[in-house]
Amino acid sequence: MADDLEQLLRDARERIQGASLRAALEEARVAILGRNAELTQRLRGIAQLPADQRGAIGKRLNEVRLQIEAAIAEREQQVAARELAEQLERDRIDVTLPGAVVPRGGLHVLTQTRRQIEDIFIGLGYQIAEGPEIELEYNNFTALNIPDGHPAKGETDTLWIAPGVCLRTHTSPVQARTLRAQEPPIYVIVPGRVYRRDTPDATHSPIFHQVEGLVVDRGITLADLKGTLAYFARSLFGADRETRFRTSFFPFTEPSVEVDVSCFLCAGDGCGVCKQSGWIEILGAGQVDPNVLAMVGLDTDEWQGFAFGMGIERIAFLKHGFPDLRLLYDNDLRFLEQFPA
Ligand code: 2NM
Repeated sequence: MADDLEQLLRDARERIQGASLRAALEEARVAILGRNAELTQRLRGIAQLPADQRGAIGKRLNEVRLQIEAAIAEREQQVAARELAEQLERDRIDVTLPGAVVPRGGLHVLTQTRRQIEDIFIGLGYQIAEGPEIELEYNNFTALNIPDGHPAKGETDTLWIAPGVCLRTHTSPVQARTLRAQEPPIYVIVPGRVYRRDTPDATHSPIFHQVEGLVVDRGITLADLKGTLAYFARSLFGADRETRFRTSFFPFTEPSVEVDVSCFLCAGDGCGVCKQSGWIEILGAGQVDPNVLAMVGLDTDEWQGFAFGMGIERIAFLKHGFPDLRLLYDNDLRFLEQFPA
């Protein structure tokens, strides 16, 4: 009987040691300690033993049960530790492997161009001003000395929203607002989207972008305008560019000029971009008409100004030499990826 039990304990230990997976160990536990296990039967049979054997045999049976439970618990820890180690080995990652390349977005070539223009003027101490794209007729035209009969106001150029309300045809209404809101000296540039009733083609879009500028200060002359815009053209198109001013007309400036930069492709020899002239028109400008300043109550003996305006699409178009404005709005990555930034 006693030897029997010792053999049972040895067998149980051997089986427990032999279980190398958690599932196998659980099977062993059921076989050794479960409801139908020999040890369980024997423990149940204690009550039926003769009274003089009951104490000693019962004590030994319980010791064996406790020893088996301890062996299972110990083996459980070993198996769990080994399974964890194996799993860690399986799941090992090489943190020195190069990662998957995430494609990086970039700024649209129009945004790049706008920022380049802005940065040049910010470097000269100008502030950026912005305003609404839906404007009062008054701000878009009247405050800028554009009379009622002016062709730009007609059905052909302006998109009207309601009587007296239109989509701004230039960013100049922001200059009109700035003149009312701020005391001079004023040094601002105004980037933004503008609208014209145009049929899209390679060089026209009903929505395009401008940067305009306005300076109002004491003792401003056309020489300040020339120096500022010559500096601007060289900053944007290259240090050895020449600039040329041709007389022109705008309702809000007097005198008015159109500014050409010497062709940065052929350096003046003549090519397709400058149409064999050696010069490329980049912007319009002039001294602010005293009428515009007087309308906001400024003393035109004390304050003078200059203003200028350019199309961002046109600048980008010239700088990069692409064939069709509409490429800027198609969001075709084959085009946009050629201007990484
Ligand atoms: C241009 C050309 C010349 C201009 C004038 C003004 C204001 F508000 F001062 F009258 N704003 N913008 C201006 C002058 C714009 O764009 C080709």
